[in-house]
Amino acid sequence: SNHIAKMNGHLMKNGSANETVPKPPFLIGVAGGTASGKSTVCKRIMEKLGQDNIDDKQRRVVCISQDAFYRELNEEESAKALKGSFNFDHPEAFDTDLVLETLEKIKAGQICKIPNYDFKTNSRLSTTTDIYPADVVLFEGILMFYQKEIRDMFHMKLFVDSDADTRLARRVMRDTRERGRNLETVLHQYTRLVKPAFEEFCLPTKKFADVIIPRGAENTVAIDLIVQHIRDLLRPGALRGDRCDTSKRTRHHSE
Ligand code: UZR
Ligand code: MG
Repeated sequence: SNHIAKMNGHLMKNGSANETVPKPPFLIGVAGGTASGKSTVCKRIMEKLGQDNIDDKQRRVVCISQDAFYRELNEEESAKALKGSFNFDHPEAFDTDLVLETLEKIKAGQICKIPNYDFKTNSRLSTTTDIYPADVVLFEGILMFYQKEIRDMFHMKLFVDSDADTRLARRVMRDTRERGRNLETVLHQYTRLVKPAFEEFCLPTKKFADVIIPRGAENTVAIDLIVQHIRDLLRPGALRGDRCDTSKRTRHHSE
């Protein structure tokens, strides 16, 4: 039963009975091209761990998307965005400081607030989402491994690798169905901005991945292997030695 129960509001007993220290979570970065299946891979991982349909405060595994961290645009940029000529696939489109700040807070075991981003208006909503401390945090996005400072915070890095034609097909379906765009705009934006930015900024970060997942979410073997690894980490006691002693973990991960 204590297998899945969250340990003491995320506090771990340290030696003496009264003393508790926050347990740093295991951070997993998930990168890959647009519509490669990053969100779906994360969703499958959550489902297989039985963490998809539970209360936010109780969950031991949480997933955050880099989409929430698009920065606020000025007037000129907003006008460009409306015409489909603002480059949302460029590292500068993101609020990198906020991503770092959020990761630091998560690492410190603090509750943090992340923006709610609206793809239809290309802007932040006035509301925010609370992220509660968890044992495992998945953070997915096209450029999750671009900045060294952010990349180095992850204990495990996954790259979802799907063929470009598959990604374009999915992207067209998603943008026309869910984001209210027309085919011509989507294709124009893809060839002019999305594809070149993928090749310049995203693809070169594949080499930083610990695990590359070909075919994305349909790769159940890869997902099962990752899930089994996370299960091992979630086992009571499994992380104590490992997570408190970072030198040990470094050794473990470089093996
Ligand atoms: P994923 N994006 C939008 O289409 N509109 C926005 O307001 C913000 C982002 C797109 C972005 C990128 N590019 O390709 C994609 N464009 O979202 C990243 N154009 O999301 O990883 O789920 O494909
Ligand atoms: Mg996504």
